[in-house]
Amino acid sequence: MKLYFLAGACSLATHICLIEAGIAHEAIAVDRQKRTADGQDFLTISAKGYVPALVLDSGEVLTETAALLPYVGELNPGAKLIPVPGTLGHFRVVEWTAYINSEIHKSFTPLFRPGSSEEMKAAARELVLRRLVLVESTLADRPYLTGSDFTVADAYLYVTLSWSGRAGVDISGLPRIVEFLSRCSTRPSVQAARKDEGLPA
Ligand SMILES: N[C@@H](CCC(=O)N[C@@H](CS)C(=O)NCC(=O)O)C(=O)O
Repeated sequence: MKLYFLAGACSLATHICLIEAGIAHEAIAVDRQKRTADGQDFLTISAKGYVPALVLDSGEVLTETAALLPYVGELNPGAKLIPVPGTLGHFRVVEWTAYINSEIHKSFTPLFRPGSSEEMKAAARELVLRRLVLVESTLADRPYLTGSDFTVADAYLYVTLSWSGRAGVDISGLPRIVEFLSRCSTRPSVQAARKDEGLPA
């Protein structure tokens, strides 16, 4: 399958999970002008125009991080990226993925938008930190969001936290989150995906 990505963007979560799950894939960069590294107009692949987009071996195109992450996780149950469908454990991972998608990822958006005023950015930083309080308390008794297994939700949380420095969100007052970030950074899948995307280690 083919993953279309923007270096370091939310698509990095799907990229990490493809590697964790051992799924054969080709990762293809998309630039800000919506040209792909292999010379296509990205809008002809996904009319939504944003990453991630996953082109399956059947040619079907799947988009939306909240769909791609469980999809990739379920491709290889042995990788334990998401518990078996139909179980409460499965929906816990879906619950966290939805929270990160709508409450954390999207709270960062004004921090990367060129037209955002300083007031909008300050409000966004405050909101991100408020949303992270729940994450900090959850990590009090476990290394990852739902326990001892690194799941697709952890990959997504890692990616959003990796934006904090560039976005000016000071996470130093959240020690378990700081530890989580460095724990994830040492995972071979995270290091490999970052390298593939041309990001610093
Ligand atoms: N609803 C989508 C949003 C994806 C999204 O925000 N993608 C951003 C990167 S994190 C993007 O492609 N931005 C470039 C653009 O919109 O032109 C999802 O959750 O996957």
